[in-house]
Amino acid sequence: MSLFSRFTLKERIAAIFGSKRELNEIYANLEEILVTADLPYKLTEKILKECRRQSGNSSDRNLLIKTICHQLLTIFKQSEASKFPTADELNKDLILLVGINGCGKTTTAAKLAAFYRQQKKSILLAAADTFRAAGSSQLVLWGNKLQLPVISGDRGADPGSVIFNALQSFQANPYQLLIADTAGRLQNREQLLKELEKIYKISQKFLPSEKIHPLLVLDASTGQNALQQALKFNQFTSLRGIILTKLDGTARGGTIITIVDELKVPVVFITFGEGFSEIAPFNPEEFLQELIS
Ligand SMILES: Nc1nc2c(ncn2[C@@H]2O[C@H](COP(=O)(O)OP(=O)(O)O)[C@@H](O)[C@H]2O)c(=O)[nH]1
Ligand SMILES: [Mg+2]
Repeated sequence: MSLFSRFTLKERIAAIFGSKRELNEIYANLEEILVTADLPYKLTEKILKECRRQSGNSSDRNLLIKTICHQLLTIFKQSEASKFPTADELNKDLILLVGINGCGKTTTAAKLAAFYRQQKKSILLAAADTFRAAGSSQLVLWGNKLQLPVISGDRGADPGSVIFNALQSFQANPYQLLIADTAGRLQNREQLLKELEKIYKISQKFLPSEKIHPLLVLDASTGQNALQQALKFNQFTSLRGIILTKLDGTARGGTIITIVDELKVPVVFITFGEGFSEIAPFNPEEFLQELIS
């Protein structure tokens, strides 16, 4: 079964072309479909304008879809200028997971650990969510399950000190990758973001900036405010990429295109389930194929 089998976009686009229609009507329908797939209006307009320019008065289904896909793919390709390192390139790197509550950070930390362990990386986990009662113990449980070491702190402990301890251990031992989970909460946002900024600054004391990779974990069902979220986090940690979670749900994930377009950061991974193996590197061609064609 396809990951995106619940997408209706494909069927809807096919339906437009199924019945004989006027070109203007086709474009009006395409617009509606793209906007309901969470693409922002402005971007949708830009894409359709380019479509008209390239395909003239043609209402050839395949040509129109190809033109739309090509433009969306260009957005993803542009973001790859700041390409995320391959598993081979990761050596003394820190992945810092940030995002709001419930987006899947802790689960994703475990999934990334499992993924990179399979690539023969030696991994240390840091459980810096000391805010929630089960915040850090949840990752410790994952660590036990995966038989990977976890540096954690008690509830209420300074997350900066957890990161500090983790980085000390990371530097003193032959680990190649440190994956750090952080707290995410909607209330007290500024305080949370300041906390992240502090975590980031502590990391810079140990590692050069190019070895620190703050990744925004984003629930695919996040609607309009996804971009605001991304911009805010970016302001405090300078994001290196995005992990799009919960694509096994009904969400279409189209919002991600806006973020990639605005921030020029790549989507690095997608996740599609609660188990630790339900993660895969992001593939824009596949994503778009499922989204549209
Ligand atoms: N269906 C599904 N659930 C997920 C996925 N990733 C995380 N979850 C669930 O989402 C909930 C919140 O995840 P958690 O990692 O605790 O989020 P955090 O608050 O950001 O650390 C948990 O019930 C996870 O099992 C995913 O890819 N698919
Ligand atoms: Mg968590």
